[in-house]
Amino acid sequence: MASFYQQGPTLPASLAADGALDAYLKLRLPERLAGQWRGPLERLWARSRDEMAPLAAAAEANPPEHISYDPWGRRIDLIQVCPEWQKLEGIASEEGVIATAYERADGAWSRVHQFLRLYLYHPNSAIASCPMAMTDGAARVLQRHGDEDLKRWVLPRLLSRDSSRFWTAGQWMTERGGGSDVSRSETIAVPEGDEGYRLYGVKWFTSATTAQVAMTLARVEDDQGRDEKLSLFFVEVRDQAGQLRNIQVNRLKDKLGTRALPTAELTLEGTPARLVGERGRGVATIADILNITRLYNACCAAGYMGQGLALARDYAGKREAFGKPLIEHPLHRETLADLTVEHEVAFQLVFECARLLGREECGEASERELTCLRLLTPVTKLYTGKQVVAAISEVLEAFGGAGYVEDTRLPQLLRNAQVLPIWEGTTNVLSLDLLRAMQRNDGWTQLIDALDARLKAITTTAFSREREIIQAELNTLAHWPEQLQAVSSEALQANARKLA
Ligand code: MFK
Ligand code: FAD
Repeated sequence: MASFYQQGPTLPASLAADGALDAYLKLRLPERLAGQWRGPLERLWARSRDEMAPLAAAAEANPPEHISYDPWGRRIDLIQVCPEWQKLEGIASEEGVIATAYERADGAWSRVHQFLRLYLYHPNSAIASCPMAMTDGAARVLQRHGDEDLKRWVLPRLLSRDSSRFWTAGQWMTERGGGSDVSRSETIAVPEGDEGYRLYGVKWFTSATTAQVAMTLARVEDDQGRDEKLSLFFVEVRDQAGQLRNIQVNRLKDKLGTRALPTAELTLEGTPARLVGERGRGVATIADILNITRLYNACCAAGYMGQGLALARDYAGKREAFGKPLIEHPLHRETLADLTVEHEVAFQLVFECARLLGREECGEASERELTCLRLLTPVTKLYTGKQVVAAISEVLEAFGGAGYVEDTRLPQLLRNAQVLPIWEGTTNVLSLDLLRAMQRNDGWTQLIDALDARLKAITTTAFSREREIIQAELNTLAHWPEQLQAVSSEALQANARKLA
């Protein structure tokens, strides 16, 4: 009679098992901060593993439901999410997954601290990290462009550490006509009274539709006609009684992954809204949100890679084949080493961006750092978005057939990872964003200067391979400015991914 049963993987007891994170705390952070943060981060690691992981499993198993009508035929458009999902949102608030960045207890480094908390929160959040990204983006845009009333009334809710007061924000950009090209949006904003507007249109993808507020784009249409350019609007989604404010939920999307996250199609039927920022500058204003949410995306990609790697490593010590544990097979070790490198790269990119973002927000960044942040943000999002899908696919393979079986919960990781290269700007769209930003910010010269400086800083032979790589990059890059002049814009666009 068969008696063998395989032991499943478990997550490590301490964050010290995450090589990239541990090394970052030891080597990259000022010693004082590493000392202060390690204990609280260790507690969040434990909370994520022991408390959040079972909540996330329950939330993934009980996806949201759209209840269109009450028993008596009234349209109610209730989006019912399970209590575990609500609890996961509450934990984000209690753990300061957003607030840490705005409280600025450690000045510019507070952004890094906040991203470290997000990195630990995300993998066991059933993608409740998505509303956190949009909430952080909304907080930033309101802080920069909101009127005093919105700052007083809404901002403290978005930054609250009290889960009973905490609000989340949605980001409704995508319409049927275009998600990448938002200029194809059809929603209009009709002025009402002195300051208000009413919105009419269809929003095609709205995630975390349970959010209390949302930021959205529309064209103002008044007596003079319809604006050519989009403007940004703030919407309070429900009234005091909890009813949607002239919003119809058409349906919830049936998605490959992110199943715990409600993503709806909405019709706005005269929804009250307030203009945020300058009229006709909606895309430029919402870019403040995009640049935050894109870094959240990258951080969550790094978080998934870290968790996938930890599970695969643990399993490699428990699973035997051909007479010894997988970890003792040189080729399997090599596979895990490749994953470790990819994870490390993602981690370093994300946390360099977080460091620069913190400096920008505190007004401490140099011109060069600002350019670097502008260029690295799309690159980091697109690179980690692609790599996480490949990495998690490799993780599943490291479990053999078990990686393909639902109740190991591994397939869900791959399904969820697949959204990361798509939303918040696809790989192509971000490559083009980078190209435009390079052209605008004299990025070529800055990049060449930065690589040149690094080359000069390499003084030991231990880094001779890095020297070779940088030299090769410099040789290639040296031709790009000429190409900018000589090559057609079509050819430049066609090569934008390679550049990125
Ligand atoms: C768990 C993970 C966490 C993440 C959760 C996320 C939840 C998912 C939610 C979503 O998916 S929300 C929808 C996300 N949608 C996108 O990301 C849209 C992708 N498309 C683009 O990014 C296009 O490039 C863009 C819409 C911006 C192009 O629109 P336009 O109208 O052709 O804009 P244009 O002319 O390129 O730029 C207009 C202005 O914005 C310019 O400024 P000026 O008017 O001053 O010249 C640009 O410089 C500025 N701009 C555009 N992108 C910018 C930017 N500024 C700074 N940073 C940027 N990234
Ligand atoms: P398209 O823009 O039609 O793109 C199709 C393809 O064309 C892509 O591969 C793209 O890279 C390529 N392409 C487009 N333009 C170019 C170009 N100029 N050059 C080269 N290639 C190009 N949106 C929101 O606003 N709010 C949300 O909350 C939200 N939640 C989402 C949740 C999920 C689960 C998903 C999957 C999407 C969500 N989105 C949301 C929408 C998402 O942001 C868009 O799907 C995405 O931006 C792409 O837009 P699109 O679907 O219209 O694709």
